[in-house]
Amino acid sequence: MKVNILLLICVVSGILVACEGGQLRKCFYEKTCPSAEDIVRDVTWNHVSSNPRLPAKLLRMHFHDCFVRGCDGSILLNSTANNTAEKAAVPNLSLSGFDVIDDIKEKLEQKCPGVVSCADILALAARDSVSFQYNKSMWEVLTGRRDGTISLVREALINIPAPFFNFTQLKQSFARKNLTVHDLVVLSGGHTIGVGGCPSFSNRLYNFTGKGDQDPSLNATYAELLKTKCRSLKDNTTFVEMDPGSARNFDSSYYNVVKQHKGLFQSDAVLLTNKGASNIVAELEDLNKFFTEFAQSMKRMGAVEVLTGTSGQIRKKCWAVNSS
Ligand code: HEM
Ligand SMILES: *[C@@H]1O[C@H](CO)[C@@H](O)[C@H](O)[C@H]1NC(C)=O
Ligand SMILES: *[C@@H]1O[C@H](CO)[C@@H](O)[C@H](O)[C@H]1NC(C)=O
Ligand SMILES: *[C@@H]1O[C@H](CO)[C@@H](O)[C@H](O)[C@H]1NC(C)=O
Ligand SMILES: *[C@@H]1O[C@H](CO)[C@@H](O)[C@H](O)[C@H]1NC(C)=O
Ligand SMILES: *[C@@H]1O[C@H](CO)[C@@H](O)[C@H](O)[C@H]1NC(C)=O
Ligand SMILES: *[C@@H]1O[C@H](CO)[C@@H](O)[C@H](O)[C@H]1NC(C)=O
Ligand SMILES: *[C@@H]1O[C@H](CO)[C@@H](O)[C@H](O)[C@H]1NC(C)=O
Ligand SMILES: *[C@@H]1O[C@H](CO)[C@@H](O)[C@H](O)[C@H]1NC(C)=O
Ligand SMILES: CC(=O)N[C@H]1CO[C@H](CO)[C@@H](O)[C@@H]1O
Repeated sequence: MKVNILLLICVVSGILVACEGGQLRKCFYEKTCPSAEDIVRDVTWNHVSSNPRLPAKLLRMHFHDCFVRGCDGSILLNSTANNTAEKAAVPNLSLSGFDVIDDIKEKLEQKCPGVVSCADILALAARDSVSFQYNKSMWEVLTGRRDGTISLVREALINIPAPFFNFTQLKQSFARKNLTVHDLVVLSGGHTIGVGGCPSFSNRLYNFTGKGDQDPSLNATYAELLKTKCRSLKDNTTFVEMDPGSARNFDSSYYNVVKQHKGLFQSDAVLLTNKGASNIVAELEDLNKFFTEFAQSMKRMGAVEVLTGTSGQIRKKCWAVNSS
């Protein structure tokens, strides 16, 4: 019954919004695997219910996937004897996240073998994991992505923006993906959930310009608190919530954090250094505004350089390309 209702929604909305978002579309699997989106959601929600950190892991994984060779599931590929994969660039992107994708893929292969791409699974699972707390879909995910066959650690290092980037560098990094400053500010809101390790920001506490100094743009009161967590530049084991007190809550409080000069990374703080961007920060403190804008920017990010039609392949296992 659930599936039938979904199908009806797909047919009706499919007629209303034909071919939106380039070649990706709504309900790509409605004929080939009608329960695909239900399966992704059910398996994801099962995992999130016992692992509240998962939404942050999967959301970040999807972002990294899209920024390296487009959203083609290349982040999911394992290194081989001959090749060091993207994964290796972010060793702590989270094992639990990869396991969940593998679990979803296994269940989809049982139901409709060779149909649903790993790239789509990641895009859907990122959405569903974040949506769990609200018991509804927080943004629309168009589908029809196909899987890439190449994953290079070098490309990950070049394409993924660093937490030490200034505003100009962030803007350029997003522009290379055809994403705007507006997308940059909106998608940075992903930092409303999850944690960051000390090495990603402790230079701001102890050696900002190489003179043993502190980042003047960081709230001094907050810096003292952070120093009690990251005891020195050597601490590479401690993790800190990016949205303190609300790090498992997908809400707009990140923007309030940034406004109070408590953004954890330099890349968060510099959103205040540009007039246009800081205006957007102020606007997005409004929860409904944030939800609406986040949904739109995720749609744009989820369409970056996607493989569609007959490009790429549908992997049998998400961690390896198909052996021919
Ligand atoms: C604007 C450029 C961005 C930079 C420089 C950046 C940087 C980072 C860094 C350094 C971390 C912590 C990694 C660690 O220390 O372990 C992190 C975590 C995270 N990022 Fe970003 N990020 C950016 C954009 C995004 C976007 C667009 C999203 C998703 C929409 C996102 C979602 C996340 C999430 C959810 C986490 C927490 C992961 C966890 O808890 O394991 N980030 N980011
Ligand atoms: C693939 O890599 C993940 C970690 O990224 C690891 O847990 C898994 O065991 C690997 N799978 C295989 C089949 O080697
Ligand atoms: C690795 O490279 C060697 C030599 O270039 C080649 O014979 C082998 O097939 C490659 N293995 C894989 C898994 O690509
Ligand atoms: C979640 O939503 C579904 C249908 O939208 C509803 O049947 C269910 O009771 C809700 N669950 C909770 C825990 O609110
Ligand atoms: C941003 O960083 C780049 C590279 O380090 C540097 O060339 C540029 O001057 C910086 N821009 C600003 C506004 O600080
Ligand atoms: C950005 O847009 C241009 C023009 O439409 C297109 O040629 C290019 O491939 C796009 N780049 C990305 C990364 O999507
Ligand atoms: C701070 O940075 C400077 C310049 O990069 C470096 O020479 C110095 O060793 C650093 N201090 C510490 C405590 O790491
Ligand atoms: C932390 O640093 C130590 C010493 O520099 C190193 O041996 C260790 O592998 C690092 N641990 C992590 C999790 O990066
Ligand atoms: C710094 O943090 C304190 C305490 O958390 C807060 O009251 C204050 O408004 C913040 N300062 C700035 C400049 O935002
Ligand atoms: C190797 C490594 O850095 N592992 C860390 C990954 O992140 C978790 C918390 O999210 C830490 O507990 C691990 O130590």
